[in-house]
Amino acid sequence: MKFDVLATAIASLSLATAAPAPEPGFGHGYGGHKQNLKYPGLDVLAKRAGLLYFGTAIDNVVLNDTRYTSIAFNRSEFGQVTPANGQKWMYIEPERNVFNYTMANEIVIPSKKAGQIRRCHNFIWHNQLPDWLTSKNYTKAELTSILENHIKHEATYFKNDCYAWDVVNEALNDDGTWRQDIWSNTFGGPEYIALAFKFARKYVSRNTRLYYNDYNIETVNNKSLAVVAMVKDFQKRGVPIDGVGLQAHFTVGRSPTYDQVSASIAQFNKLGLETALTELDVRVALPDTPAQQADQAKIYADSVKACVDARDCVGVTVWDFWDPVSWVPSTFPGNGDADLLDANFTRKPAYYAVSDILRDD
Ligand code: 9MR
Repeated sequence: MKFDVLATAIASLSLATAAPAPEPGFGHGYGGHKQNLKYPGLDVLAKRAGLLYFGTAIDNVVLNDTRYTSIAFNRSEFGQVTPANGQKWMYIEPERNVFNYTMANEIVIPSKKAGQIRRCHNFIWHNQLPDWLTSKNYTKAELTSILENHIKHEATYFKNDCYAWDVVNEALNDDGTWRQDIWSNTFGGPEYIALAFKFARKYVSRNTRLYYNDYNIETVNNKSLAVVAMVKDFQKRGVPIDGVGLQAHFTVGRSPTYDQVSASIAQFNKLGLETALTELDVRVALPDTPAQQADQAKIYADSVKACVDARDCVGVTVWDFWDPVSWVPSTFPGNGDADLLDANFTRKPAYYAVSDILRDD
Protein backbone atom coordinates (compact mmCIF):
# COMPACT_ATOMS: atom_id res chain seq x y z
CA MET A 1 0.00 0.00 0.00
CA LYS A 2 1.25 3.48 -0.87
CA PHE A 3 1.42 6.39 1.56
CA ASP A 4 0.51 4.00 4.29
CA VAL A 5 1.79 5.92 7.30
CA LEU A 6 -1.43 7.82 7.76
CA ALA A 7 -3.52 4.77 6.93
CA THR A 8 -1.68 2.75 9.57
CA ALA A 9 -2.10 5.53 12.11
CA ILE A 10 -5.84 5.69 11.45
CA ALA A 11 -6.17 1.89 11.56
CA SER A 12 -4.30 1.57 14.87
CA LEU A 13 -6.35 4.40 16.32
CA SER A 14 -9.62 2.61 15.67
CA LEU A 15 -8.19 -0.67 16.97
CA ALA A 16 -7.21 1.01 20.22
CA THR A 17 -10.65 2.55 20.75
CA ALA A 18 -13.41 0.40 22.20
CA ALA A 19 -16.28 2.52 20.91
CA PRO A 20 -15.09 4.26 17.73
CA ALA A 21 -15.56 8.00 17.69
CA PRO A 22 -17.65 9.39 14.85
CA GLU A 23 -15.69 9.58 11.60
CA PRO A 24 -14.50 13.01 10.50
CA GLY A 25 -17.14 14.37 8.20
CA PHE A 26 -19.86 12.34 9.86
CA GLY A 27 -23.03 14.29 10.04
CA HIS A 28 -22.35 17.06 7.55
CA GLY A 29 -25.51 15.75 5.99
CA TYR A 30 -26.01 17.16 2.50
CA GLY A 31 -28.40 15.85 -0.08
CA GLY A 32 -30.81 14.46 2.45
CA HIS A 33 -28.92 11.17 2.55
CA LYS A 34 -28.84 9.58 5.97
CA GLN A 35 -25.25 9.83 7.09
CA ASN A 36 -23.60 6.82 8.60
CA LEU A 37 -20.15 5.46 9.29
CA LYS A 38 -20.08 3.87 5.89
CA TYR A 39 -19.73 7.25 4.18
CA PRO A 40 -17.14 9.20 6.15
CA GLY A 41 -16.01 11.23 3.13
CA LEU A 42 -14.05 10.37 0.01
CA ASP A 43 -10.74 11.79 1.18
CA VAL A 44 -10.89 9.86 4.45
CA LEU A 45 -11.47 6.67 2.47
CA ALA A 46 -8.88 7.52 -0.18
CA LYS A 47 -6.19 7.94 2.45
CA ARG A 48 -7.13 4.60 3.98
CA ALA A 49 -6.85 3.06 0.51
CA GLY A 50 -3.28 4.36 0.26
CA LEU A 51 -3.79 7.52 -1.79
CA LEU A 52 -2.51 10.90 -0.74
CA TYR A 53 -5.83 12.61 -1.42
CA PHE A 54 -9.23 12.63 -3.09
CA GLY A 55 -9.87 16.11 -4.43
CA THR A 56 -12.06 18.40 -6.48
CA ALA A 57 -11.78 21.38 -8.76
CA ILE A 58 -13.55 24.44 -7.38
CA ASP A 59 -14.90 27.27 -9.50
CA ASN A 60 -15.34 30.86 -8.39
CA VAL A 61 -18.85 31.28 -9.78
CA VAL A 62 -20.48 29.25 -7.00
CA LEU A 63 -18.53 30.46 -4.01
CA ASN A 64 -21.53 32.42 -2.72
CA ASP A 65 -23.55 29.20 -2.38
CA THR A 66 -22.95 27.85 1.12
CA ARG A 67 -24.45 24.48 0.20
CA TYR A 68 -21.61 24.21 -2.33
CA THR A 69 -18.81 25.62 -0.19
CA SER A 70 -19.68 23.48 2.84
CA ILE A 71 -18.88 20.42 0.73
CA ALA A 72 -16.07 21.89 -1.39
CA PHE A 73 -14.09 22.98 1.66
CA ASN A 74 -14.90 19.87 3.73
CA ARG A 75 -11.59 18.11 4.03
CA SER A 76 -13.13 14.74 4.90
CA GLU A 77 -14.75 14.74 1.48
CA PHE A 78 -11.99 16.50 -0.46
CA GLY A 79 -8.46 16.63 0.90
CA GLN A 80 -7.19 18.46 -2.16
CA VAL A 81 -8.56 21.24 -4.33
CA THR A 82 -7.68 22.67 -7.74
CA PRO A 83 -8.78 26.18 -8.71
CA ALA A 84 -10.75 25.48 -11.90
CA ASN A 85 -10.02 28.90 -13.35
CA GLY A 86 -8.50 31.33 -10.86
CA GLN A 87 -4.84 30.58 -11.60
CA LYS A 88 -5.07 30.83 -15.36
CA TRP A 89 -2.98 33.40 -17.16
CA MET A 90 -5.85 35.73 -18.15
CA TYR A 91 -6.80 36.20 -14.50
CA ILE A 92 -3.32 36.12 -12.92
CA GLU A 93 -1.61 38.53 -15.34
CA PRO A 94 -4.42 40.41 -17.11
CA GLU A 95 -2.03 43.18 -18.17
CA ARG A 96 1.64 42.68 -18.84
CA ASN A 97 3.52 42.54 -15.54
CA VAL A 98 0.34 43.36 -13.57
CA PHE A 99 -0.56 40.45 -11.30
CA ASN A 100 -3.94 39.78 -9.73
CA TYR A 101 -4.40 36.92 -7.28
CA THR A 102 -7.98 37.74 -6.21
CA MET A 103 -9.76 34.85 -7.91
CA ALA A 104 -7.10 32.33 -6.98
CA ASN A 105 -7.13 33.48 -3.37
CA GLU A 106 -10.89 33.01 -3.13
CA ILE A 107 -10.09 29.30 -3.33
CA VAL A 108 -6.55 29.03 -1.98
CA ILE A 109 -7.25 30.85 1.30
CA PRO A 110 -10.34 28.90 2.45
CA SER A 111 -8.76 25.62 1.35
CA LYS A 112 -5.70 26.36 3.48
CA LYS A 113 -7.98 27.13 6.40
CA ALA A 114 -9.78 23.83 5.82
CA GLY A 115 -6.50 21.90 5.90
CA GLN A 116 -6.71 20.85 2.24
CA ILE A 117 -3.75 20.63 -0.13
CA ARG A 118 -3.74 22.18 -3.58
CA ARG A 119 -2.85 21.20 -7.11
CA CYS A 120 -2.13 24.53 -8.76
CA HIS A 121 -3.34 24.93 -12.33
CA ASN A 122 -1.67 26.09 -14.56
CA PHE A 123 1.37 28.05 -15.74
CA ILE A 124 1.25 27.41 -19.52
CA TRP A 125 -1.76 26.63 -21.70
CA HIS A 126 -3.00 27.65 -25.14
CA ASN A 127 -6.33 28.68 -23.66
CA GLN A 128 -7.54 31.49 -21.38
CA LEU A 129 -4.66 33.76 -22.26
CA PRO A 130 -4.97 37.56 -21.92
CA ASP A 131 -5.41 39.75 -24.99
CA TRP A 132 -2.10 41.51 -24.49
CA LEU A 133 -0.38 38.15 -25.01
CA THR A 134 -2.39 36.86 -27.97
CA SER A 135 -2.91 40.06 -29.94
CA LYS A 136 0.75 40.80 -30.61
CA ASN A 137 3.56 38.88 -32.30
CA TYR A 138 6.30 38.59 -29.73
CA THR A 139 9.76 37.32 -30.61
CA LYS A 140 11.11 34.16 -29.06
CA ALA A 141 13.35 36.22 -26.77
CA GLU A 142 10.43 38.40 -25.65
CA LEU A 143 8.20 35.39 -25.04
CA THR A 144 10.96 33.68 -23.05
CA SER A 145 11.21 36.63 -20.74
CA ILE A 146 7.40 36.94 -20.49
CA LEU A 147 7.23 33.25 -19.58
CA GLU A 148 9.91 33.49 -16.91
CA ASN A 149 8.40 36.64 -15.44
CA HIS A 150 4.94 35.06 -15.23
CA ILE A 151 6.17 31.87 -13.59
CA LYS A 152 8.48 33.78 -11.27
CA HIS A 153 5.74 36.05 -9.90
CA GLU A 154 3.04 33.41 -9.53
CA ALA A 155 5.35 30.70 -8.17
CA THR A 156 6.81 33.10 -5.64
CA TYR A 157 3.40 34.34 -4.56
CA PHE A 158 2.07 30.80 -4.03
CA LYS A 159 5.45 29.48 -2.88
CA ASN A 160 4.33 27.12 -0.14
CA ASP A 161 0.75 26.70 -1.25
CA CYS A 162 0.94 24.04 -3.92
CA TYR A 163 1.48 20.31 -3.54
CA ALA A 164 1.79 20.19 -7.33
CA TRP A 165 1.79 22.60 -10.25
CA ASP A 166 0.47 21.77 -13.71
CA VAL A 167 3.40 23.48 -15.40
CA VAL A 168 2.29 22.79 -18.96
CA ASN A 169 -1.25 21.86 -19.91
CA GLU A 170 -2.44 20.17 -23.12
CA ALA A 171 0.56 20.78 -25.39
CA LEU A 172 -0.18 17.78 -27.63
CA ASN A 173 -2.71 16.92 -30.31
CA ASP A 174 -4.48 13.56 -30.11
CA ASP A 175 -2.24 12.12 -32.84
CA GLY A 176 0.85 12.85 -30.74
CA THR A 177 2.03 15.88 -32.71
CA TRP A 178 2.66 19.21 -30.98
CA ARG A 179 -0.25 21.58 -30.81
CA GLN A 180 0.12 24.72 -32.91
CA ASP A 181 -0.29 27.65 -30.57
CA ILE A 182 1.34 30.91 -29.59
CA TRP A 183 4.07 28.98 -27.73
CA SER A 184 5.08 26.34 -30.26
CA ASN A 185 4.68 28.73 -33.18
CA THR A 186 6.94 31.36 -31.64
CA PHE A 187 9.52 28.87 -30.39
CA GLY A 188 9.45 26.87 -33.62
CA GLY A 189 8.58 23.70 -31.69
CA PRO A 190 8.15 22.32 -28.18
CA GLU A 191 11.27 23.79 -26.54
CA TYR A 192 9.11 26.22 -24.54
CA ILE A 193 7.90 23.21 -22.53
CA ALA A 194 11.37 22.33 -21.24
CA LEU A 195 11.95 26.00 -20.55
CA ALA A 196 8.73 26.28 -18.54
CA PHE A 197 9.71 23.28 -16.41
CA LYS A 198 13.16 24.79 -15.77
CA PHE A 199 11.65 28.13 -14.77
CA ALA A 200 9.11 26.39 -12.57
CA ARG A 201 11.84 24.41 -10.77
CA LYS A 202 13.76 27.61 -10.23
CA TYR A 203 10.89 29.46 -8.53
CA VAL A 204 8.46 27.00 -6.88
CA SER A 205 9.08 25.45 -3.50
CA ARG A 206 11.47 22.50 -3.49
CA ASN A 207 8.61 20.30 -2.29
CA THR A 208 6.23 21.15 -5.12
CA ARG A 209 5.79 18.47 -7.79
CA LEU A 210 6.01 19.63 -11.38
CA TYR A 211 3.42 18.02 -13.67
CA TYR A 212 2.65 17.77 -17.35
CA ASN A 213 -1.17 17.55 -17.60
CA ASP A 214 -3.28 16.42 -20.57
CA TYR A 215 -6.49 14.68 -21.70
CA ASN A 216 -6.93 11.55 -23.83
CA ILE A 217 -3.73 10.09 -22.43
CA GLU A 218 -5.59 7.56 -20.27
CA THR A 219 -4.84 4.71 -22.68
CA VAL A 220 -1.62 3.70 -24.37
CA ASN A 221 -2.07 5.63 -27.59
CA ASN A 222 -0.18 8.04 -29.86
CA LYS A 223 -0.73 10.93 -27.48
CA SER A 224 0.35 9.19 -24.27
CA LEU A 225 3.33 7.67 -26.10
CA ALA A 226 4.32 11.20 -27.11
CA VAL A 227 4.23 12.19 -23.42
CA VAL A 228 6.42 9.18 -22.62
CA ALA A 229 8.88 10.27 -25.31
CA MET A 230 8.88 13.82 -23.96
CA VAL A 231 9.57 12.61 -20.41
CA LYS A 232 12.42 10.36 -21.59
CA ASP A 233 13.92 13.25 -23.51
CA PHE A 234 13.62 15.51 -20.43
CA GLN A 235 15.25 12.91 -18.23
CA LYS A 236 18.13 12.54 -20.69
CA ARG A 237 18.65 16.30 -20.76
CA GLY A 238 18.13 16.93 -17.06
CA VAL A 239 14.89 18.90 -17.50
CA PRO A 240 12.98 18.63 -14.21
CA ILE A 241 9.62 16.84 -14.27
CA ASP A 242 7.99 14.94 -11.40
CA GLY A 243 4.60 13.84 -12.59
CA VAL A 244 2.05 13.33 -15.34
CA GLY A 245 -1.58 14.29 -14.81
CA LEU A 246 -4.12 12.21 -16.69
CA GLN A 247 -7.16 14.46 -16.85
CA ALA A 248 -9.72 11.66 -17.31
CA HIS A 249 -12.63 13.51 -18.93
CA PHE A 250 -14.70 10.48 -19.83
CA THR A 251 -17.97 9.74 -21.62
CA VAL A 252 -20.50 7.00 -20.87
CA GLY A 253 -20.38 4.49 -23.72
CA ARG A 254 -16.82 5.18 -24.83
CA SER A 255 -14.57 5.44 -21.84
CA PRO A 256 -11.36 3.46 -21.37
CA THR A 257 -11.43 0.29 -19.28
CA TYR A 258 -9.72 -0.29 -15.93
CA ASP A 259 -6.96 -2.23 -17.76
CA GLN A 260 -6.40 0.54 -20.28
CA VAL A 261 -6.15 3.28 -17.65
CA SER A 262 -3.87 1.08 -15.53
CA ALA A 263 -1.58 0.44 -18.51
CA SER A 264 -1.28 4.12 -19.27
CA ILE A 265 -0.58 5.09 -15.67
CA ALA A 266 2.07 2.34 -15.53
CA GLN A 267 4.04 3.69 -18.47
CA PHE A 268 4.69 6.93 -16.53
CA ASN A 269 5.31 5.23 -13.18
CA LYS A 270 7.87 3.04 -14.93
CA LEU A 271 9.83 6.18 -15.75
CA GLY A 272 9.97 7.06 -12.07
CA LEU A 273 7.26 9.71 -12.28
CA GLU A 274 4.22 10.01 -10.09
CA THR A 275 0.80 10.23 -11.68
CA ALA A 276 -2.64 11.50 -10.73
CA LEU A 277 -6.10 11.55 -12.26
CA THR A 278 -6.44 15.31 -12.31
CA GLU A 279 -9.84 16.19 -13.82
CA LEU A 280 -12.07 13.12 -13.59
CA ASP A 281 -15.65 13.45 -14.78
CA VAL A 282 -17.96 11.21 -16.80
CA ARG A 283 -20.50 12.90 -19.03
CA VAL A 284 -23.72 11.36 -20.30
CA ALA A 285 -26.00 12.17 -23.24
CA LEU A 286 -28.95 14.08 -21.80
CA PRO A 287 -31.53 13.32 -20.61
CA ASP A 288 -29.84 11.19 -18.01
CA THR A 289 -31.31 7.74 -17.26
CA PRO A 290 -30.81 5.21 -14.44
CA ALA A 291 -28.99 2.95 -16.90
CA GLN A 292 -26.56 5.73 -17.80
CA GLN A 293 -26.06 6.55 -14.13
CA ALA A 294 -25.14 2.94 -13.48
CA ASP A 295 -22.62 2.95 -16.36
CA GLN A 296 -21.26 6.25 -15.12
CA ALA A 297 -20.83 4.84 -11.63
CA LYS A 298 -18.80 1.91 -12.97
CA ILE A 299 -16.55 4.20 -15.01
CA TYR A 300 -15.89 6.40 -11.97
CA ALA A 301 -15.16 3.37 -9.80
CA ASP A 302 -12.89 1.69 -12.38
CA SER A 303 -10.91 4.91 -12.86
CA VAL A 304 -10.42 5.43 -9.14
CA LYS A 305 -9.45 1.78 -8.73
CA ALA A 306 -6.85 2.08 -11.50
CA CYS A 307 -5.21 4.88 -9.52
CA VAL A 308 -5.46 3.06 -6.18
CA ASP A 309 -3.94 -0.10 -7.65
CA ALA A 310 -1.11 1.67 -9.47
CA ARG A 311 2.32 1.93 -7.95
CA ASP A 312 2.68 5.70 -7.92
CA CYS A 313 -0.70 7.26 -8.58
CA VAL A 314 -1.03 9.75 -5.74
CA GLY A 315 -4.65 10.83 -5.99
CA VAL A 316 -7.82 11.55 -7.89
CA THR A 317 -9.37 14.97 -8.50
CA VAL A 318 -12.89 15.32 -9.88
CA TRP A 319 -13.44 18.27 -12.22
CA ASP A 320 -16.02 19.58 -9.92
CA PHE A 321 -18.41 17.50 -7.89
CA TRP A 322 -21.71 19.29 -8.60
CA ASP A 323 -23.52 18.95 -11.95
CA PRO A 324 -24.71 22.55 -12.33
CA VAL A 325 -21.16 23.93 -12.27
CA SER A 326 -19.66 21.42 -14.71
CA TRP A 327 -17.88 22.73 -17.83
CA VAL A 328 -19.46 19.94 -19.94
CA PRO A 329 -22.87 21.29 -21.12
CA SER A 330 -21.43 24.48 -22.59
CA THR A 331 -18.63 22.63 -24.41
CA PHE A 332 -20.63 19.56 -25.46
CA PRO A 333 -24.25 20.70 -25.90
CA GLY A 334 -26.67 17.87 -25.14
CA ASN A 335 -24.22 16.27 -22.70
CA GLY A 336 -23.86 16.76 -18.97
CA ASP A 337 -24.65 15.33 -15.53
CA ALA A 338 -20.97 14.39 -15.37
CA ASP A 339 -20.37 14.86 -11.64
CA LEU A 340 -20.85 12.99 -8.36
CA LEU A 341 -23.69 15.12 -6.97
CA ASP A 342 -26.82 16.22 -8.81
CA ALA A 343 -28.42 19.66 -8.85
CA ASN A 344 -30.04 19.02 -5.43
CA PHE A 345 -26.68 18.04 -3.94
CA THR A 346 -27.90 14.47 -3.78
CA ARG A 347 -25.19 11.86 -4.12
CA LYS A 348 -25.54 9.90 -7.34
CA PRO A 349 -24.70 6.19 -7.82
CA ALA A 350 -21.26 7.36 -8.96
CA TYR A 351 -20.57 8.82 -5.52
CA TYR A 352 -21.45 5.56 -3.79
CA ALA A 353 -19.47 3.53 -6.32
CA VAL A 354 -16.34 5.62 -5.65
CA SER A 355 -16.91 5.36 -1.91
CA ASP A 356 -17.33 1.58 -2.17
CA ILE A 357 -14.25 1.05 -4.31
CA LEU A 358 -12.11 3.09 -1.93
CA ARG A 359 -13.49 1.23 1.08
CA ASP A 360 -12.92 -2.18 -0.48
CA ASP A 361 -9.19 -1.69 -0.89
O1 9MR B 1 -13.53 24.20 -15.87
C1 9MR B 1 -12.96 25.17 -16.71
C2 9MR B 1 -14.05 26.02 -17.33
O2 9MR B 1 -14.75 26.74 -16.33
C3 9MR B 1 -13.46 26.98 -18.35
O3 9MR B 1 -14.49 27.71 -18.99
C4 9MR B 1 -12.66 26.17 -19.35
C5 9MR B 1 -12.02 27.05 -20.42
O4 9MR B 1 -11.50 26.26 -21.43
O5 9MR B 1 -11.63 25.45 -18.68
C6 9MR B 1 -12.16 24.50 -17.81
O6 9MR B 1 -11.14 23.69 -17.25
C7 9MR B 1 -10.34 22.95 -18.16
C8 9MR B 1 -8.97 22.77 -17.53
O7 9MR B 1 -8.43 24.00 -17.16
C9 9MR B 1 -8.03 22.03 -18.46
N1 9MR B 1 -8.60 20.80 -18.94
C10 9MR B 1 -9.94 20.87 -19.46
C11 9MR B 1 -10.87 21.55 -18.45
C12 9MR B 1 -12.30 21.51 -18.95
O8 9MR B 1 -12.43 22.27 -20.10
